[in-house]
Formats: sequence, structure tokens, C-alpha cells
Amino acid sequence: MKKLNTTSKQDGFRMPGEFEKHAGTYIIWPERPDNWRLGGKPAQEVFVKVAQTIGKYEPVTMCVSKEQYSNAREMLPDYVRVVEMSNNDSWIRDCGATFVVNDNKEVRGIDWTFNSWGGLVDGLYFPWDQDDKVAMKMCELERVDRYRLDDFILEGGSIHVDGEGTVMTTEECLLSAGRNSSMTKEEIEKVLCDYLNCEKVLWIPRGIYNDETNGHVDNMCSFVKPGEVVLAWTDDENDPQYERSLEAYNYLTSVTDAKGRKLKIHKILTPSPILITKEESLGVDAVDGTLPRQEGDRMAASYVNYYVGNGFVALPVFNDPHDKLAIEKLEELYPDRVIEPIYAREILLGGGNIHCITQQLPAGK
Ligand code: KQY
Repeated sequence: MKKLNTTSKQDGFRMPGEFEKHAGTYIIWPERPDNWRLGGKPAQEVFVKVAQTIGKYEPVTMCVSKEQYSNAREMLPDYVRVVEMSNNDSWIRDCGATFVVNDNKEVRGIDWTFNSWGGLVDGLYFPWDQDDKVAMKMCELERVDRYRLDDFILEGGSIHVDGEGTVMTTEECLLSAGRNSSMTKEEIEKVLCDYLNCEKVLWIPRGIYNDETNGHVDNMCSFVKPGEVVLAWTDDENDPQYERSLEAYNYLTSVTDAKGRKLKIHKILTPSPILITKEESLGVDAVDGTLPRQEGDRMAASYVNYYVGNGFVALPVFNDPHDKLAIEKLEELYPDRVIEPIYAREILLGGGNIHCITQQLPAGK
């Protein structure tokens, strides 16, 4: 498949909103023992649950290393397509292709450079060479051409679009030292707009407290539809999350989107602080150069890390009293979709949640 030298905007392709129709979902199977406790076994059970749930609504492709292929094939239902794909870890939202579509429903991929959330400055593991090839391989599997950006580092979880010209991100992440530090904010905006085919970038200052991605927007704020967002929120002024959510709220109330609309903001309370237990900490291999998982560390838990697909919303829940409120809020916001709560502590322990482990393929021809 071709590597293109033009931009999506020049060619009339745009990134659709996640809430638009999908042709399917991609996931990568978890296994690395310095990120997933007990060699990834508990996480694998949850990834199976996520694939089973999404697979009821749209085709799911699970990408698996050669070492884990037979195990994954055995654990997953027949209706999940399992393909062998080398990887460094299982965050396909971040290392995978961002797909764009045109008015003829043709699909192309954007293959950003991936550097493990900050490269040698503050990245989360080394090497990341196999992850950086995932986007190209997805494009090959889908037989779509791709835009490869050798000089621009971006993870899919650091952007959300409304499909109508607005992209939302965080300053904490996109202006971080380990990504595109030689570029100005305006230069970064231009790349986002050229490749996602947007006219306006919304810059939320920071993401969720203790998020090891440098504050990905997908854990903090998401488009429900054009003109409407959900925002992770806490009423506890003593929680370090409070200041972050408040500054995001103040920012979002002060801006308009690409179409000139004021945003309607729906607050979703975060779960009470969720801490790593001793048992969980001991289950992770301590390897130099990867983030330690210490007993008592607070994880970056948020309900905003949900995934929207054809007729459903896959929502991470944590056995927390706030779960019920989040479910009710999403039922209200997505009346035509089934809310599918999935107990997702094991994904959280790996550093992300359901949105981070999924990547949507938009509906094409
Ligand atoms: O997008 C994400 N939240 C992924 C986090 C990766 C964590 C790797 N340990």
C-alpha cells in the first residue's frame, strides 16, 4: 500500500468522530510482565471481555505477538479475528493508525511517529520500534494508503475530534518535552489541522492527575457529539484533580468550536482515588527503565476513558459508588446505545483504560 506525501486536508479526508459509524475495532493483546501483573494473565481476561463485548456490535481484530498467538486464539471467541503482529505493548489507540475518510467513504490511515509517550525524555519503555510499525501494519491489513509523519510524534489518545473541524487536546501532553519540543504551538496546530482536516484546536491545560501519558485528553474530556463534551470532574477541593478539572471547565466555557458553537459540558465524577495494592505491586516485574508500580500509588482512574462504537458504549467501572452515576449519565447522553460497563481495574493497573486499548476503523465503502 502507498505511503502518501500529501495531507488529509489536501486530499479531502477527515478524521470522523468516534460516535460515527465504525467498520470495526482493533485491539492489541497484553503480555509484557513489566507493565501487566502476573505476566498479563488477569489483564488478558479483561481484554477478552472487552473483545467479546465490542464483538457483539462490530467486527473486532485482535493483534497478538507470535509468542501469545495460540493462547489468545484459544481464549477469544471465534467471531474475533486474531492476527499475528509484533508489538511492544497493548495500547493501539496510541501507536496504531488514526483512520480518516472522504465523502466517497474511502479510508486512509495516518501513521504518526510513536515514541512510547516521551521517548528518552520521559517515555514509558524502550524500545518502541515494534509499536511504531503497528499503524503501517493496520493500513496493510485494511488495504488503505497512509500518511506517514516521520517528524511528528503523536499518540491517538492525545486527541479527540468532533468530526466537524474541531480537535481537542491538552497542553500538558502535546507541548511536553519528550514529543515535538522543537515545534511551536502554532506549528503543532498546523500539523493537527492538516492531517485531521480540522480548523480549530482546543487546548485543555492538563489531563488526569498522575496520568503517565502526560495527561492524554481521552482520560479527561471527550466529544459526545459536535458541540457537547463530557469532562472528568471531582467536587473534592482537596483532591489534586480538582484544580485540573476546574481549569479545564473554565477553559471549555470560554471557547467556541470550529463552527462557532459554545460547548455544552457534562461533568462526570471520577471514582474515589484508586490505589495500587501490595499484591498488585508485587505482581509486576521491576525492570530498569519502566515505571515502577508501587503499593499505594494512585492510578489515573476516570470514566471518560470509555469507547463508543456501533450501538454501544464500553464503559470502564471500578466497583466504586460513582460507577452508578457514570452509567446513568451515559445512558442519558447516549440514549440510542447500550451502555456496557466492564470492570476494568486490571487495565487501569497497566496505565490506561478501555479507550486506550481500542482503535476504531471508520465505516468505508
Ligand atoms: O493511553 C494510555 N493511557 C496508555 C498508557 C500506557 C501505559 C504504559 N504503561
